[in-house]
Amino acid sequence: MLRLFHTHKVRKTQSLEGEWQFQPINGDTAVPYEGEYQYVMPVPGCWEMHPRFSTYQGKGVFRKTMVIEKQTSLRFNFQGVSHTADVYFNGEKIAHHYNAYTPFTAIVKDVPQGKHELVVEVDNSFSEASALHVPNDYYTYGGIIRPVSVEYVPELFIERIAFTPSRPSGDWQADITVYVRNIGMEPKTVTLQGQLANEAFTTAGEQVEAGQVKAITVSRTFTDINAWSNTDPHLYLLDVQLYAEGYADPLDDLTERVGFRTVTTLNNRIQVNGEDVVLKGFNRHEDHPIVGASFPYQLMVHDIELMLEAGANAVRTSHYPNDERFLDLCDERGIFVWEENHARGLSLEQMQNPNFERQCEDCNREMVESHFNHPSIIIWAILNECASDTPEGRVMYRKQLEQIRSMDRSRPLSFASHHREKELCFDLADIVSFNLYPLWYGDEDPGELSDQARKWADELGGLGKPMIMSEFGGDGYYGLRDPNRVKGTEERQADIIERNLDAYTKRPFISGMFIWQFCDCRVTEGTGWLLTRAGTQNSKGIVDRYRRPKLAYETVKQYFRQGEGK
Ligand code: ADA
Repeated sequence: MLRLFHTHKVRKTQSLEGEWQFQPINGDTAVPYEGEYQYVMPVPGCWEMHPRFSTYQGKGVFRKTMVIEKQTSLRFNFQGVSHTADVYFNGEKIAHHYNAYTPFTAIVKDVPQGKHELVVEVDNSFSEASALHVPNDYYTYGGIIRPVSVEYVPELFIERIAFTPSRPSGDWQADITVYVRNIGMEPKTVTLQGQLANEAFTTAGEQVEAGQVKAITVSRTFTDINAWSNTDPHLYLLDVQLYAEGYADPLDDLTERVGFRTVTTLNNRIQVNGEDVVLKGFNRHEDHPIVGASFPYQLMVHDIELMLEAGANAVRTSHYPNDERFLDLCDERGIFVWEENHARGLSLEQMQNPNFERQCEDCNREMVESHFNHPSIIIWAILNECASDTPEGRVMYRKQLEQIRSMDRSRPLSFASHHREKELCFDLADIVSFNLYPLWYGDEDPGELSDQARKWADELGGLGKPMIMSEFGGDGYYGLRDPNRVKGTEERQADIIERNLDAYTKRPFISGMFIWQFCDCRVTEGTGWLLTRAGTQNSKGIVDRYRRPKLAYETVKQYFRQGEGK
């Protein structure tokens, strides 16, 4: 299950989830691997959940055989392989992909009827080749960690749809761009038939050249629309069918799920549908001791319920794009999402890795293209706590923000900074965001520090822009209680959270607050203060790794639910 709704009525799709054969291999093994497979692994899954591989870092191969009933072209859809994948079909390489947290596809043309073999070589090791997955304050698991499917595609098919709502006057409008790919040998004329809300549309014939993708845009006005908002998250199915010359029936189709809403930033505030909103939520790592980074639907729902119960209305996908089913849930439940690209705390030297720019560019493109239609996503962000305090870093921040803006002008952009008065990039973003940790890494008063942060923002290019406290919190080891409320106890963590929330909820210039963090998470073991955390985990969760609430959970509830009369 890749999404929480059916995406095709015409195109045949088949899940490749389930048992795959598995074999760890070393760097010298010839590829594609043709040796013996000793293990079986669940897909999706992280190999760390297998008792023999709980700390394994390196390479492993996964194999699955599949039977194709009649000749067709195939499109494999991988939602996430951690962190590098080389995909082989019957021994031939069909894809190479880097980054655990973004999806990719691979096409094989004219596959004959019969039995075929899919092999995925996976690598989760750290090296110069990997600029974004580095030893860090979270864990890079190994495996095919998100769902996989195969689609039977005709010679022309719909690759994706981008839906952009707007409301220039009374009625809602939308631009719907449908990307049609021609994998055949001839140019073909196509028409599209679509249905959304109470509107049907048909496009004029458009020629799609062989081997090309054509973007076909339809702009429409819609009446009687129920807008999407966090309190009434109204969703619509957008069905598009593709007709091509020479075929009587629709050749292909795609259903997307969309919501009508606008996001703007004006006068220091963020507006959804023209109304000011204050984001109250959590930073969340996709991490759980039973499943690693490979979340089943039930555990996603559990996290969502815990966040909603605490009174949150927002989540930040720190520090990478999330599994799309989680975003589907946020659309359904009305949770605002700050989605960010994949990078945490990279120094200028790490940003100067020769692969950094390309790997970020791919990540940005894959994130925006694949998650474009989620109404819940109201902010795109980049490069958490990287070198935005240096002129060289600034060039890269600018480039990446421009890249995202060129793909999507409908959402504001931000990045979370810990550089305080040394920050050089506030002018490049639409929202200024601070990771400050008063009362944990320093003893400053959260109120005074946030007043100071507003001044830094105003002086350093953020004048008139909304401001978010994107991270604050402190360690609280689950079950550690002490009447002296010393650092690391649940009591002290609750005190820190209370003083931060008390300050931020009283300040009208703060448009958002994201607690670090929702749940404790596994971290890389290594040396230096960051990688020697007790228990190999970041313990700043408001719930522990198993989602048992700490004392601070009740504190959060009091502040996030203020005014609800509960
Ligand atoms: C940073 C960082 C988080 C986490 C946090 C902490 O601000 O963005 O990923 O490492 O600090 O716990 O110290």
